[in-house]
Order: sequence, then structure tokens, then C-alpha cells
Amino acid sequence: MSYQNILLQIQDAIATVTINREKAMNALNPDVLREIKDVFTNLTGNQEIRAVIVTGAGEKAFVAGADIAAMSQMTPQDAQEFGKLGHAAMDAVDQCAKPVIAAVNGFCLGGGLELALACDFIYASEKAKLGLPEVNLGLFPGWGGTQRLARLIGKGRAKEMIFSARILGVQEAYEFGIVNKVCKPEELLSSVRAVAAEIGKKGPVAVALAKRVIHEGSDLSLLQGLVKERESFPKCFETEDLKEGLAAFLEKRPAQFKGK
Ligand code: DAK
Repeated sequence: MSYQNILLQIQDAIATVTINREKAMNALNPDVLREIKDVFTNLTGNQEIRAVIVTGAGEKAFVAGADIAAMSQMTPQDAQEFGKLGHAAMDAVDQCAKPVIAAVNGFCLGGGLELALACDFIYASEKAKLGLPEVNLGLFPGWGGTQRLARLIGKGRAKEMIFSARILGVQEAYEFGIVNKVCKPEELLSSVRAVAAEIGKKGPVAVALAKRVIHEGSDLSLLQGLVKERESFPKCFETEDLKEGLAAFLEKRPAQFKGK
């Protein structure tokens, strides 16, 4: 699939996916969602990639939400399809076997915050503004926002944000635990690349298994989650990477992981 609305750049085993509709604040229409789903499905199986960054084109917006102009033309059936497509795109990000980091460079609203929440964690520019203002338009967050935000920051804060449509400055988003790190605008991408590169040096199979177990466990009781952890852990011992990691430690040299 060739992409019209996203840019895919791969450098030093890190893929950067840029939502590229700057004139519409990178708003998500059905075509963008299809492309996000496709690119993440492909990246998940790409052995060369160690981490993925998601960001928005231009200086103003990460993604300012679902495309409001497109939604204004939709019938209820169209909206149902749009809902399914949005879930499929966010799930492809969420379930990508690679670590996925959102570099939030500006407005991150509605479906844009839902996209960032589907990533593993968020770094944001000092200029970023984050919120779920859908109720201003007479709808509510329908691409995972009600679920992922409440799981991340707790029901009380998520309800306040969603019911009031209040848009947070980046410092408050950091204090709420939505954003892991606040960066100067000009340092955002280099900070995200640095953490992606650091993660990229680790055992890829171990990182992917840790991601999967964290995801599976967050829907379970602690005891059930510990069972998942126990079941997955021996898979590390089936990898060449584990032998390499242990040998490298004992030989006092950096490990060279192959992802198998
Ligand atoms: N959609 C389409 N175009 C948008 C847009 C959006 N979400 N946000 C901005 N734009 C466009 C503007 O219309 C404008 O286009 P032109 O007039 O130049 O053609 C251009 O981007 C620049 O925007 P502004 O002129 O408004 O720029 P400002 O700096 O003055 O304001 C702003 C920036 C981000 C504060 C403002 O644009 C704004 O409030 N945008 C809307 C933010 C918003 O309400 N976002 C939530 C959208 S609703 C579903 C599940 C989920 C969803 C939908 C369905 N189903 C299950 C079916 C999700 C819904 C949402 O995300």
C-alpha cells in the first residue's frame, strides 16, 4: 500500500510514522485510519525495526482529532464503519510487537489523544495541549479513549476530562501521568529518538514479550497476571538473544541482539 496521508521513515532500525495532513491539523479521516492500520500491521512483522515513533506533521498539531468535516457528511452506518476502522487502527498500534512512542508536538485532541494513548508511552512538547473534547460536538471518545484513559489515570480524572472537555496543558498532563516526559519543542524528536535507540539496544524478543504481558495483565487480576508472566517467561530461554545477553555480561562486553 502506498501512503498518501502518512510519511514512513526508517533510520537506524527506528521507524517514524508521521501523520501528514498539516492543513487539517493532521485530523483522522477514513483514509488516514486505513493507512495507520496498514503501516502498523506491516511494522509488527518487520524484523529490522526495533522501535516506532508516531508524530504529527508541522509545528501546531500532533493530531487534532477525528476529521470533523468528514464526520459532518456521515450517515449512522458510515459512522459505524468509521468507528470500526478507528478501533482497528488504534488496535494495530496498541498490539504492534514493537515499542511505540508518541512524540506529541502540539494539539493532541479527541481521536489524536486516543491515538497517543494506543502508543506505549508519550513524550510531549512544552507547547502540547491534550484533551478529549468530543462532548463539545455532541459525541464521546469512541476509539478507546474512555477505556485507555481511565486505565491510565484512573476513572475520576478520566471522567472529569471527558465530561468537561477540558484541554490540559502539558504540565498537568505530565502530573496526571498521561505524558512521561516534557521536552522543549526543538528537543522533542531527539529525546524520543534517544529513548527509542536505548530500547532498540535491548533484547527485542524480551521487550516484545514484556509489552504483551503488561497488556494482557492489565485486564486481569494480579494473580492471573502473574500466571501470564510465569507462562511467557520461559520463552526468553528459547532465544539466541538470551544466550547472547548472558554471555555478553560474563565476557564484559555489550550484547549484540538479533531478535531471535
Ligand atoms: N477535523 C477537521 N479539521 C480540523 C480539525 C479536525 N478535528 N481540527 C482543525 N481542523 C482544521 C480547521 O478546520 C482549519 O481548517 P481551515 O479552516 O484552515 O480549512 C485548520 O485545521 C486549522 O484550524 P484552526 O483554524 O481552527 O486553528 P486554531 O489554531 O485556531 O485552532 C484547534 C486549533 C485545534 C484548537 C481547533 O482547530 C480545534 O478546536 N479543532 C477541533 C478539535 C476537536 O474538537 N477535536 C476532537 C474532534 S472529535 C468515532 C470515534 C471517535 C471519534 C469519532 C467517531 N466513532 C466510534 C464513530 C473521535 C472524535 C473526535 O476526535
